[in-house]
Amino acid sequence: MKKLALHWQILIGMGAGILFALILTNFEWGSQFVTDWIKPFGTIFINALKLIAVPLILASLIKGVSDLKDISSLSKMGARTLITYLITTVVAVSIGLVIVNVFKPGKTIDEDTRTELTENYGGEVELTRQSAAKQKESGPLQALEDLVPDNIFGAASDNGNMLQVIFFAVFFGIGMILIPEKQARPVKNFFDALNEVILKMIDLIMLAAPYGVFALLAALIVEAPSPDLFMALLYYAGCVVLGLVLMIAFYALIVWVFTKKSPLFFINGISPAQLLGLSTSSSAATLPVTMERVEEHLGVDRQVSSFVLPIGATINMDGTSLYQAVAAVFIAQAFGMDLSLGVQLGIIATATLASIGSAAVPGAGMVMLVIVLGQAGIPEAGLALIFAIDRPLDMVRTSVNVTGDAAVSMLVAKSQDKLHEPHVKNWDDKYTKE
Ligand code: DAS
Repeated sequence: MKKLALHWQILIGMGAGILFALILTNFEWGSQFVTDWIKPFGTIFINALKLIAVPLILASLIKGVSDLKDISSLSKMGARTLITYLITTVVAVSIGLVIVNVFKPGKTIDEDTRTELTENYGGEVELTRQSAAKQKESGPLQALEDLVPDNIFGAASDNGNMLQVIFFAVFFGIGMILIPEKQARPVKNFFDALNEVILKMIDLIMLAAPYGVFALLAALIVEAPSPDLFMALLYYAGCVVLGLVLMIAFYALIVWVFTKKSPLFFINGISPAQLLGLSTSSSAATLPVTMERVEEHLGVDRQVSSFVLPIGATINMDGTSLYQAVAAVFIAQAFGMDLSLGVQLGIIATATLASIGSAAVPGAGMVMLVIVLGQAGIPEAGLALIFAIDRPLDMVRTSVNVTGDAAVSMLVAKSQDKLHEPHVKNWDDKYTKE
């Protein structure tokens, strides 16, 4: 298996996992067997990736920032990164709104389908509403307040607080820039070495990728809700996926226009990270591989990737924002509501903010959707209509989130003249070299 390029390894693992689960669900003990004996290996795989995400961010970001000559190049890179992220998110929400208004998937939901979905998922709606309420309690400057951790070890331990780890790493890197180079050298050497060690750990974890995604997809098939509910929502899911595919095309286009790198080069470089985002539904778990692919295969200098990607994994979720726009209008349509243009423009703002606030973990986009619904006056009970199909959509939107971060890192690198020829010259994957 090692001889195969990484994206083939992951694709084979995914396919085998789906097939294995479909066969086993024909036996009454099958589902329990997958849950008890297969699913844990998927959890272990995701945990191993998340385990190194925080040390990787610390090591690569501190090294990246401390390698900068001065603070002004940091602020320039920061400004370019945040502005580009904002633009891609607004584009994503706009694409979502156009699609859901043109195709009107909510009009296909009749009364008894709505009743059945509400009965099936009333409980999940309550849970989602509660977790969203926890996020909403905060004041207007809460997000700013949350940026500064009071304890770096506390921040590092809580996955949702990657922004706090990023804040600490940037702050620490700035401190290193401001002391004499000779004094900073030992610290810089330490983080350089730590970086290399962690990248090697990623390679080792990725040796298990086919088996990890096998377990993840097998568990997903076994836990999927009844197929007939899927059928009712297929039109809605089709609208979301159409929008997400258009976003991938949009990224390939802006990479081609602004960096002159072909779409094939871009997709071939980032596809293993896309497939991992698909399998794990977690940008945080995928981040280590996204960083390695962007550096090794897309030629982005580590100074840029170590800054742009951790921030992107946390606040740039274009797939999520597109999904939130489509889901909100779909629910309104299903409840017979006609949203005015003003309300829909408001959705652009709230879906952009909601996606920034979404954590890089499975299901986060659905939780923040409650905020979008609340702002637009759409009944939160409508969440019940989309639970059945949320997990597969979470997979696709996470894959788009990852792709967007990689595309922006190439644009920022190009603008800083830090987009090189990739280390890995040919189409072969680095993993087949060892
Ligand atoms: N699963 C989230 C992520 O990791 C996206 C979402 O929930 O919408 O990017």
